[in-house]
Amino acid sequence: MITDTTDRLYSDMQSHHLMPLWTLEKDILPWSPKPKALPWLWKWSDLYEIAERSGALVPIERGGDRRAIALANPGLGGLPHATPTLWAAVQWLNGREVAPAHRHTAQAVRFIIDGQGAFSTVEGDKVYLERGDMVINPPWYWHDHGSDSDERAVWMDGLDIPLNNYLDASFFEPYKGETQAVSAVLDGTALKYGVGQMRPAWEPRSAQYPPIFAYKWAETERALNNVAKVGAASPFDDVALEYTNPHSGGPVMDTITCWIQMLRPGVHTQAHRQVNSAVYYVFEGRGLTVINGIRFDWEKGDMFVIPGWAWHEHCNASSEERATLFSIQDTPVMRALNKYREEAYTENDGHQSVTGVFRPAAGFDKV
Ligand code: 1HN
Repeated sequence: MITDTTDRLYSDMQSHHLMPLWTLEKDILPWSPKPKALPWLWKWSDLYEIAERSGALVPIERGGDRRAIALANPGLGGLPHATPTLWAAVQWLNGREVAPAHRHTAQAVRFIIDGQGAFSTVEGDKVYLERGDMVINPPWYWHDHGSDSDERAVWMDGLDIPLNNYLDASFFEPYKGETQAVSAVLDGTALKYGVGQMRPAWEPRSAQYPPIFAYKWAETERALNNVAKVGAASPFDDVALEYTNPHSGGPVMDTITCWIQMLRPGVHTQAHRQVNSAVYYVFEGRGLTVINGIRFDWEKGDMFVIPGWAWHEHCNASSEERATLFSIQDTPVMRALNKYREEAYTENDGHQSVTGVFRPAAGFDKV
């Protein structure tokens, strides 16, 4: 008579492609999130130099269509992913160049870093890109970029590519020509919908995606200054504003929300953590963010990742100048799926003790 053994049971499970929960429990149902993404920072001097060299060496060709250089989080196994859900990149466009039209189901936003005379055309609406503008790209909308000047343009791309591919939901289609015909008045959607509290009365609401493609820096800055004038601020993020769809009040994309936040001079926020992950771009100023006890010093142009469920607090290092941070976050996904949670750090007046300092490109030093 053959008596069964657990060894034989497990080897039979393996050969039948079955796995028992009781040996996996800790990995399958951790008691709190265990993100693989690492907190990380990329220096602007490195990003710029590498993007500039790419501009000199690598043409934009059909297929790739974009000269975008992705932030590859070292915790995510060599993938071009900044976080498990977010793609973030620096995109470089030479003067007089065209990045051809295409559309995809990946949802996208751009935040303009520098340049003059470059434009994006989204569904026939052409908008010139100025520093600090935020441009959105809802799924399956045609879009191309180009430059009408000799000057290069550089911006940050944020897309939901990792999530889109995880869900096996990616579709992509090249346009039949290089650029779309421009069908609207220049900056048409910004002019028509840019004063968010007023809506053309003869049109229906555009609830799922914002009717406006470009959020101009002048308006963003006005909102920051106005809120700061009131003295209203979050203890965790200081004067933090979410870009919204003016017709719904919701985030600009179903999968990505965008924030602009002003850390007023001398501000040091309290720490908290949230289930969502985020990628930050330092628009102005210098300061530091402590993430899970590691100090990340940043200055204008740097980009950094705050993984999900990581304690973080921000500090403006200047007592005179504001620091301004742009970020993309996957919060809408967490909320839509009822997975959002946040927690305040209550010890030590809300401040973490610093146990390490991040060294760009190298990793962490203990202190
Ligand atoms: C894309 O279409 C853009 O339109 C940027 O600027 C980055 C990364 C992967 C796939 C498509 C853009 C992208 C992208």
